[in-house]
Amino acid sequence: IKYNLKNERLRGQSMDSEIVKQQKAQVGREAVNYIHDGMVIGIGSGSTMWYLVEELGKRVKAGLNIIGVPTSNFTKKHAEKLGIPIKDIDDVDHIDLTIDGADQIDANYQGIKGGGASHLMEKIVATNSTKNMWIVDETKMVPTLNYPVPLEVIPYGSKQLEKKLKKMGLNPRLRYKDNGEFVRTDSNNYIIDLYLPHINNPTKLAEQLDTMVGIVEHGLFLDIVNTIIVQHPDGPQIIE
Ligand code: ABF
Repeated sequence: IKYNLKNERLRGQSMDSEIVKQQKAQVGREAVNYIHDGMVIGIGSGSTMWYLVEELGKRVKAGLNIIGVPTSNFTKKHAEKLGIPIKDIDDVDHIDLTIDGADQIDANYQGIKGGGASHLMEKIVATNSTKNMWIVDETKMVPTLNYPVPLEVIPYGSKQLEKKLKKMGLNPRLRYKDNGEFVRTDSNNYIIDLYLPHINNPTKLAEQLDTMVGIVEHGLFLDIVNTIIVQHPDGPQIIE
C-alpha cells in the first residue's frame, strides 16, 4: 500500500515510526552524494545525521578525502570511530558545507533545532559555513512552527530566567533527564524549552530572546539554510 504520509499527517494521525526511520536512513545516505573530495564538511548531530555519518565513514574508507568539523561531542566520537578525519572549527580556514538535521521547518524555511541539546555548536558551525543543508523526514515540514524552542542557558540564574520567560508568556520549562537531573549540554549549560502553540513570527521571538541575559543561544535557525532535502515515500524532494 502506497503510504500517503502527507494526508496521514494532515489528518493529525501520528506517523508510523518505522516509516520515519526508513526516511531518515534514506535521506541520510542520499545526502552523502553532496560531499566531494577536498571539502571541509560541518557534520550535524541527531538521528538522521547518524545515517549520513555511517555512510560517510564507508566513503572515506573507499578513499574520499574530506575534513569533518563536528557539531557535538557525540558526532565527533562517532566520526572518529569510523576513521573520518576531524578538525576543530578553529583549526580550519573555512567550512564549505554543513549538513545537519532539524526538528521542524516552516513554510518560509525557518527552522527549529536543538531537540538534541546541541543547537549552540550547530549554530556556531552553521554560521561559519559557506553553505548549509538540512536533511529531514517529511514529518519535520510544517506550515507554522510549533516545536518547543530550545534555549541554551547559563545554569547560574536559570531559575530566575525561567520566571522571567514565564512572565513573558513564553511557557518555559527547564529540561530534565529521566533521572531528574538537569540536561547538560556539551558546553555544560542547561536547556530551557519554550512550549508555544504556534510561532507565527519567529524573527520577533528571536529578537526578544537575543537580548536576554543568561540565554547563550536559542534554537531558532532563521535565514540560515540554503538547501533542504525532504524524504518522501516516492523519493527525496530537493528545495534550494
Ligand atoms: C539535530 O537534528 C538537532 O538540532 C535536532 O534535534 C535533530 C533533529 O533531527 P533528527 O530527527 O534527525 O534527530 O541537528
